[in-house]
Amino acid sequence: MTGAKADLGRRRRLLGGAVCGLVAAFAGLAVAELAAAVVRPEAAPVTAVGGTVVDLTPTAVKEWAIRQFGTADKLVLALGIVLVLGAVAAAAGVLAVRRLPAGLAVAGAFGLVGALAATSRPEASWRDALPSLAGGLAAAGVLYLLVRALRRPRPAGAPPGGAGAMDRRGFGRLVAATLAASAGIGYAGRRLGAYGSLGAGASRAGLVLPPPDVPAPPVPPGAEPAVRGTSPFLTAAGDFYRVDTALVVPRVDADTWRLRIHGEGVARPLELDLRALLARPLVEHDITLTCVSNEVGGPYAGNARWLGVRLADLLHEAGVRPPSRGGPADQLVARSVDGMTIGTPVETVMDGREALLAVGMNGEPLPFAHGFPVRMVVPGLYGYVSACKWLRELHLTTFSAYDAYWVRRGWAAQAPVKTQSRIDTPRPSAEPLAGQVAVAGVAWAQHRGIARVEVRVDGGPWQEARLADADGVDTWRLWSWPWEAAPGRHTLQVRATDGGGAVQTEEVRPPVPDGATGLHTVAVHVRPRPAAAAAAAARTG
Ligand SMILES: Nc1nc2c(c(=O)[nH]1)N[C@H]1C(S)=C(S)[C@@H](COP(=O)(O)O)O[C@H]1N2
Ligand SMILES: [Mo]
Repeated sequence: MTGAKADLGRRRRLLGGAVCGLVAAFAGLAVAELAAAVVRPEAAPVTAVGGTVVDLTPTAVKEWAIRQFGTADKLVLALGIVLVLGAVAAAAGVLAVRRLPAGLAVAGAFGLVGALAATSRPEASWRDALPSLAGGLAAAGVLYLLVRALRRPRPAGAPPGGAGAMDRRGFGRLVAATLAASAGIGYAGRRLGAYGSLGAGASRAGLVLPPPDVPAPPVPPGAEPAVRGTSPFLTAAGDFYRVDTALVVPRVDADTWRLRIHGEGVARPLELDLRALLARPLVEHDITLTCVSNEVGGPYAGNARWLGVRLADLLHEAGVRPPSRGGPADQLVARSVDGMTIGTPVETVMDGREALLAVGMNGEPLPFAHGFPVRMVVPGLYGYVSACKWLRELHLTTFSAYDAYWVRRGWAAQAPVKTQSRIDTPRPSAEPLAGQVAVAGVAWAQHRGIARVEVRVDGGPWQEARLADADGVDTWRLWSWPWEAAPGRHTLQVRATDGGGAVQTEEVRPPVPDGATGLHTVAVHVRPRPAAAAAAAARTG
């Protein structure tokens, strides 16, 4: 045997084996996708493994991922899983060419990993194992067929080269056919998955929200931005930030949705469907929602007009008393259909503020991504301790007895929103022309309100910004400041004072464990005006 021939054999083994492995994995994922469409979308292997990775990831790494990738973090995670899967699949294929049983065992093991992940997800049943098991079996079957085809010896007496080429062509055809069939199966799975949630889609499309019994007053015109390029007062649902652990957005059917209220000190446990909830008095209220993982100056804040039932009314109806009136439970644990748990102080939701079980956002039923059909919203608390989406259970307990999801991962059990302010314009590294430059942004201190915003340039004296009209204490307040900008590099900073007179702290702290602090700082490069530059040049020249 010549060296060249041996190389060809080796190359064929490596390349052909890798192709076998990759195609088998693709086929396995496609079959699993179709099975998951029947069982439950969350049980698809990449989703289940991804969810497990999200839950096991240390807080520091998660923070890093959110900083690096923002809301694309989920896409990056799915890509990462597919890359790892692809690498292992290619290796398993190469192994299978040598020792077929070993390669098949890897395919089976992958099915098992997926099945384990899927059955250990919140709300999972044994049926959630089926998509991964079916996928593992399909991958093993395809691997077997492809490796056998790859190994098939040349017909005896065939001229070298010619027959080899025929062989390759046959293998190539088999690969192409398998890929096409898998793509078809995967596509059918996706379509069927969408069909499976048609009921949820129809229930949302058919939901007519009753008018509020207590409407919110119209937003004062003076609350809107005075400067272009700044956030509008109300954030459209499509522009509203989204932060959650769900790799597929739960699509809950409003017609079968139920809420259970039970636990310590609940004299009369309640179970409600949506009709019963909507039959209660509905309140409309503007509330700014903010995320604890928002960096100073970051985008995870949004302001909406929410429609919902007062949580305190429901709790009273269930016979719950706040701790200050002798109630035994100090924590309200909200549980979602996807197993998220969010703990909120009972005292806070019963202290008279508009803590809502929201069904509407800006005049529409909640979008699926924002918690359809019902979510919590509590003015003054970060989302992770108050704003449970896809709500299905309210459990009264104590903070000493139970740690909710994020608390187990190092975040504080109680987290009132910290006073924050943000410069929306000019943008970092902007190059405005010298002269009057509009500086503008938002400031928030939910449930305390914003009393004052100040801006300073290059660490100089604080200067009072103009506040837009306040809509209430539970929403952010827009502000603007006309700056006489001189050419050169400058640093802008902003700080807010809340309704109680407390000035936003300059102390720099990270988001963990209970919210970032520090001043939003924006560096810009002010360019001289062309005329002024020419005049200056003429003077010096
Ligand atoms: N079920 C569920 N609810 C959740 C979360 C989640 O991961 N799952 N994330 C919370 C967090 S951290 C925030 S900041 C808000 C964000 O709400 P939004 O995505 O509608 O903006 O939802 C909260 N409710
Ligand atoms: Mo959050």
